[in-house]
Amino acid sequence: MKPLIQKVEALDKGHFVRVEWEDGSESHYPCVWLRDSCQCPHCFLRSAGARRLLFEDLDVNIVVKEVTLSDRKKISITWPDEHSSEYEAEWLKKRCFSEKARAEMREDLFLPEHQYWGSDLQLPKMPFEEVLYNDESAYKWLCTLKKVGIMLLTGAAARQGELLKLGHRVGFLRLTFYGPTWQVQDKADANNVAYTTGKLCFHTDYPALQHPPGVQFLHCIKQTSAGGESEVVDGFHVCNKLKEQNPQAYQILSSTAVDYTDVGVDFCEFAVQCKQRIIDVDARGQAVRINYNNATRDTVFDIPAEKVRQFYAALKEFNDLLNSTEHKFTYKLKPGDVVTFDNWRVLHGRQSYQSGAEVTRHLEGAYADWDVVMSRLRLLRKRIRSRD
Ligand code: OGA
Ligand code: NM2
Ligand code: ZN
Ligand code: ZN
Repeated sequence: MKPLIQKVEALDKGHFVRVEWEDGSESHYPCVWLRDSCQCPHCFLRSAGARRLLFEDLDVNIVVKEVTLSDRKKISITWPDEHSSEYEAEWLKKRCFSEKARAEMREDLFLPEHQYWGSDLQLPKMPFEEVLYNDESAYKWLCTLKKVGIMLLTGAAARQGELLKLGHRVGFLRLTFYGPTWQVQDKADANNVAYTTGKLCFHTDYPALQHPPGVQFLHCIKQTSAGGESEVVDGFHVCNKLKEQNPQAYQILSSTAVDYTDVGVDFCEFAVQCKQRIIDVDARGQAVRINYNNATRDTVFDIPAEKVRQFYAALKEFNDLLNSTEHKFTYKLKPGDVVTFDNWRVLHGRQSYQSGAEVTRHLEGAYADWDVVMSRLRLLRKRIRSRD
């Protein structure tokens, strides 16, 4: 199982170290990286898993003086200043610079694989309690949340406070101006369109924040009999379709900075302003975050007047694609249901419902950050793997 080294040598005038593995494969390590990654107590603080070496003390043109293999299990390097470093075979293997090894490490750390869906979504479900008390279930929940973008947890109590338990399970919730958790119900003088009985067209929450919440939880406490259905759509899947169907519209939405605004009082007073591209893309042009809430899109629009109509045309195309029956999935939350979803990927909406003298529909909502959720996922995976 553990990798063994057959041979080690310096290459390229000491700028590279070549490791030959027992199976005949090889890895090349740049010496500047090896020196920078020295694991000795002088260069690395084990208790923090962090580098102590200062960048100003790193010679970026460093070469090895000598490299030796001990026991096929580790290599030792002596540097020109007589500092010495040791690197274990297993540690080196994981950090191999080959395309394949880096892709594997990337997958392991970030789980970037997406499973796209449309109206055919088989909404993944799991009992709420299982996620709270069973590690395998919690791990499955978070993997599905990352891969599919949505999971329904069933059987929570139909009262406030259940999301705090979910927050504890992942680590902590994301506090915003709407409070640690927030109540979605018809309110007098609503400070947000979500707090009315009106229809909400497809949106992601809180694009008015510089770093919109990555994950959203909506817990149904009370559901109205007529209306109030939920809708979801896979934003990344729709982005791929838009790119295919209308590259120019995609280009406009992924490059135009749109102004968002949110002003009011809730947890405390707020006056939030932000610029966001509706489709955030990575270096390869792949969508990585949707920032779209038509309600909080500002009337201030900081682009040249001549470009405005083209922008609206592009947004109309995107909005139409989101709403196509081929792409959207409709369901209705029942009391005790908690829908959890990727707020950077999945756009959500709801049908309007009748207002009344008393509250006929009540959801409690909360946010978490992807950093916190992915951290929990990695810890659960480690714990589960160490058991078997
Ligand atoms: C929201 C929201 C959905 C619903 O509060 O942002 O999207 O079903 N609510 O009320
Ligand atoms: N709520 C539900 O972007 C938004 O304003 C989404 C946020 C009020 C916390 C709604
Ligand atoms: Zn060192
Ligand atoms: Zn919302």
